[in-house]
Amino acid sequence: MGRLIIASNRLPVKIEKNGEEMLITPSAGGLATGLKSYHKGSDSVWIGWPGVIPQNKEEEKTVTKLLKTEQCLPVFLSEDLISKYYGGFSNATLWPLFHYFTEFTKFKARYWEAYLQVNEMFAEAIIENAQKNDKVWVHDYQLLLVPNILRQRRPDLKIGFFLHIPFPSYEIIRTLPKRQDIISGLLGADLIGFHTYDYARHFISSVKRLLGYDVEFNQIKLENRQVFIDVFPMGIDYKKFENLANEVQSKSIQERSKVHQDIDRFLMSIPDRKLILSIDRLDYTKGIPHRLKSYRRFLKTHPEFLEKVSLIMLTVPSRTDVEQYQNLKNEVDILVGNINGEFGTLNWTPVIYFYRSMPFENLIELYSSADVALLTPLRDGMNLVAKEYIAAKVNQKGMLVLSEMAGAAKELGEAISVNPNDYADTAEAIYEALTMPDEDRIKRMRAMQRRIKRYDIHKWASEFMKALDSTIAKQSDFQARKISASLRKKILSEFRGAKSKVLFLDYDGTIQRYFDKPQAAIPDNELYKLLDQIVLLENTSLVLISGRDRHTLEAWFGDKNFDLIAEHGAWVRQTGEKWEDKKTVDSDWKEKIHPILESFVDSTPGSLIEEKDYSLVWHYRKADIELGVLRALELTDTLSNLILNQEVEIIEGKKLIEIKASGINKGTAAVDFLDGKSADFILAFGDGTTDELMFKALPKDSYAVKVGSENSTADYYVSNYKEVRNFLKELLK
Ligand code: GDG
Repeated sequence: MGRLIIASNRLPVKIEKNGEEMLITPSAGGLATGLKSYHKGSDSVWIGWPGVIPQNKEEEKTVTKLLKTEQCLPVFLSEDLISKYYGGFSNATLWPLFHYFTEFTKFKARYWEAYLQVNEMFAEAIIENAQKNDKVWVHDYQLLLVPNILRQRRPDLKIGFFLHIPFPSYEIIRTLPKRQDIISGLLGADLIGFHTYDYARHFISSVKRLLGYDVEFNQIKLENRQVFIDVFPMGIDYKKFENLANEVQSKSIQERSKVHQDIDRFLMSIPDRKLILSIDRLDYTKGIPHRLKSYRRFLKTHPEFLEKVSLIMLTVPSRTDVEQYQNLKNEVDILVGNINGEFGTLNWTPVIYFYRSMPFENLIELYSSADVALLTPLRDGMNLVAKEYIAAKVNQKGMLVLSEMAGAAKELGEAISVNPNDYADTAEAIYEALTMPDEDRIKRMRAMQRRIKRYDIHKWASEFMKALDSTIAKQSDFQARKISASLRKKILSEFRGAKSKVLFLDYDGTIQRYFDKPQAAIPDNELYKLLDQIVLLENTSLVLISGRDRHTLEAWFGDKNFDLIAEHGAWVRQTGEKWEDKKTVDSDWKEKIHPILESFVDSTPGSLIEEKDYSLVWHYRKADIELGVLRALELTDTLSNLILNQEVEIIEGKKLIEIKASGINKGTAAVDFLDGKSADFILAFGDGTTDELMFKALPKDSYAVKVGSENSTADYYVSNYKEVRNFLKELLK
């Protein structure tokens, strides 16, 4: 099965320097606890920055040795790299941009260079430690390029990636100068996970628009493999929070911590006193000023709560060397001062503000005592604090007011949801949370507890790993194999030795590239020359088998000495003879379908209709990619009902929908052609879904070759039309 290598910017432990001594302490984050079960007790490794800059080789050795006891491996970064890769590209470019703070986003070439360099260093460290077929799980926005670096150098590895922050819409990501590199970097993975469907959707849309790949459901189809996209909403170590909350609540007053005693005293000093809690890193994405303004509004509009409620706001210092964070700190300090100055009394502080972190136990005490958790991020990948509050609220007498911009809002539908930009609405939500009848809040809390208990952090990690395993299984299911040098030799030698040979060639995408307009795909001189030469080979029949109409094939190849099959087999022209109509059904249905296609052309700029004798085609290659896909679905839906009683079928091709008389296809056409001939060598090239019917219908010992994708019933594939042409040239030698 292979081992697991985890890579993230920070490790689950950190090293601190205390004078001459190096200390190792565990990191408390959800990621560390969640992955522990995979990490510990196996021979897996976790690779990351240890949080310290060793001054010499000796110190590096000490750090490495300490980390080894925790199955961790360090990537050492210089101060300069940390400032440009971490402070720069990660936190001054990607973090603000991915959270929609375009005005804070800095693009600097030197940040990007450092980011590239550090991603290379991480990939290198992974490669050095990876055995054949190991699994690698890369985490978060600091390492977006690692998957593709690994893919290039170690294609044997199974690569998973999880993004912990939002993936923004295409309109945002397109402003990033290195957008293509970022997306390609991620596409090195086999599986990419996001917290919510929206982020996954945004990612897929950017892939389509920036790199033009086709997407089917949650699979991105690259030239030679697929990347799977899925949603894994990260959970918390539920039991740990629940158990600890039960523990702290069952302690006697004397046994309780100083913080807990202070909370008790606060709550008991006035009957029916209430506590609102918020916890977050001091980050502009967390909407802290918005929260304070809404709280001020609440105190103004509900004066009956003056002296009865306080907001405990725990803000943990974060990225303190970045200008925006310093400005935010000043803004929050002023707002807290203003509110306390305006409303406070000798006995009451409306906002109890901490600018520091607290020990885990105190966190639990705050969670389990608070009547309301007020979390108002402007954007947040998930927001684990919301889930932790729910888990720790063991008596269920609490309510969560949660921003709809947090990923967690998707799972916590029973919380009171707010738009943090709407202060009046948030103020009312605070009021509603404080005054909600117990019966109601208990019911809602229980529902949320059940849900996040089920999908906890262990489940999250195991679901991701399970999906990675099945992704890999699906990848290897593809039947088509790349034509290797030795296979090519074998095919060529069989070709030379055969007595009667047939070559089936599809046209568009197989021996000619795609053009925006189908009429533009005129054969070039190189192609004409190549086909003319093939025809001269002894005992060789060349058949051009296309979905194109016969007039086009006639115009392009009318004077040629090879066979033509048009409209998927509805028309056949043998060398030197006239076109033969193979289908005699009427085409009345076209009159009904044509106006529908016209309305789709009108509502989908860039799309167009192609009319053939036995089919109508709606092409959307030139339309907006996503609109095209959407309209194609609508069109298929509309047509399915209409054609029920007609001898007509709908075929989805590459960026086209074709409606054609049923019963004719490239499979039956190829079989008809071979009928009565004693071909002992058959080679077929095709790139589309309609060619699959031909691949399936050909005799078993034929060589069927798919162009452009491994995903095929054909046994073999080549990457593009140029490779087909090169292959054909070799037949001539
Ligand atoms: C990123 C994404 C996504 C906070 N203060 C203290 C403390 N904490 C702990 C909390 C919680 C964690 O820090 C914060 O996690 P969040 O999820 O709320 O937010 P980010 O740090 O921004 O995390 C976020 C997450 O990644 C996971 O994918 O949910 O959207 O931005 O666990 O308990 N812990 C202690 N003392 C504190 O003072 N001990």
